[in-house]
Amino acid sequence: MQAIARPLARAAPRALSRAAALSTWSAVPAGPPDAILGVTEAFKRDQDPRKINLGVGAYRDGNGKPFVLPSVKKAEEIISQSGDKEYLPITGLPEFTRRAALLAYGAESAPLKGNAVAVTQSISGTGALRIGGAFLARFYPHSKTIYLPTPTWGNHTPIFRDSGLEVKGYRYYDKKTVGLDFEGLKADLQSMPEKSIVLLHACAHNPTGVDPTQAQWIEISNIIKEKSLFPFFDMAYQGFASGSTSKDAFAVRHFVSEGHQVALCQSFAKNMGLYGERVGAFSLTTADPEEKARVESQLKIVIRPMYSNPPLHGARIASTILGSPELYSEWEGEVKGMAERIISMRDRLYDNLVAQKTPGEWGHIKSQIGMFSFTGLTTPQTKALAEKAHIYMTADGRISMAGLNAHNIDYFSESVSRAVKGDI
Ligand code: KET
Repeated sequence: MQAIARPLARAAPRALSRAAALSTWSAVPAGPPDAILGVTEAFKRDQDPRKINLGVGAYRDGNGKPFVLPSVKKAEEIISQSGDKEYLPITGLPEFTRRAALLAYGAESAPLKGNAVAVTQSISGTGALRIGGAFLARFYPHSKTIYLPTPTWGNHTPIFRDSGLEVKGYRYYDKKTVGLDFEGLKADLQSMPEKSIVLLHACAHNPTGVDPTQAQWIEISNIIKEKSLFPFFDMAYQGFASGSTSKDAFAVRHFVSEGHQVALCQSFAKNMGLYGERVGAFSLTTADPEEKARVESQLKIVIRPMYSNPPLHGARIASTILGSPELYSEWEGEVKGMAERIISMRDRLYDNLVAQKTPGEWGHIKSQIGMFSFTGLTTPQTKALAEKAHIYMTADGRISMAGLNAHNIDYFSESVSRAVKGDI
């Protein structure tokens, strides 16, 4: 709230406000800053040398710097030798979408083998969700309601609302156990109206870092089948959970192998570090090639008035990596390296908090999966950490583990410990 309200409150000289009163936009209320990206804005304003940004989920290397993957640099060199700047087709670069679908569904996937996956390039994961929301709002015949896990990524609700769907929640996270509320989750799936749409985080659940086990995924798939619910996967972190892109695709591949028709959103922001390139994909498994062609024709009609066609560069990078056996295996190693650095930070943070006799149980720091840790810090504690220790995180106590490194982990742990003890 402060970020936008403060400058407006200060800028109130009379002449300006009279002009403002005459303006067409005088009744536009100031909105709150974004719950995640607003944290970066606050961080940037802070001049303290000790400041740490653990807000947005963006990988940082061991020195706290943005990381351009070596495989990406090599792909860019290859791309620079050739290629024009023509418009892409509405559904994007065909070799990219083919390879992206293969990465997600796997070579053994029946719909892929049968040429029955409708797929389009998207403006990263967010764009994929938006296209998917709009397509389902227009064509899903059974329901206009999507159920999201509680809690979920903060942007899910506005994305699906703006797409024309009604948004409801299902139980997911148990504050008491700091783990999955599996009984609550199953009960809520059971009590949903048949054929409702259910959003599932395919891996590395954001913000909790809590994923179902493989056995639990199998049970979830069974209930979804019994109730004829429609599974809509958001896979923004393939590779970031376990370090292996195929392990992290377990849920999606299991559902597809069980005969579910699925919707799937992919992002290459995290696993290729292509945040600003905005490259992702949206796909739907369909019955056969004829149906796939019909669905793709309508995806084009959804996309064309939104942004006409997607950007080229990121798709070329991802496609070059996915299409080259050498770059592909180099990239797999890099994904594993990023995941491992995050895990090593989990271990250090846990050890430090315990060594500093921080009140509470901190085992979840190590057991949680993916880019984030849902620390359990309260909103007042996060506020104190920002104001007194220059440490920025989202108000729900989520930290991006990737923002921690050997240089700042001790200062961070001490500050958290003090915040929990109430002496900050
Ligand atoms: N889904 C989930 C679950 C998700 O966490 C993100 C990004 C996205 C989709 C979309 O990412 P994209 O960059 O559009 O491919 N989450 C991080 C960044 C953000 O909020 O935009 C975050 O939670 O910090």
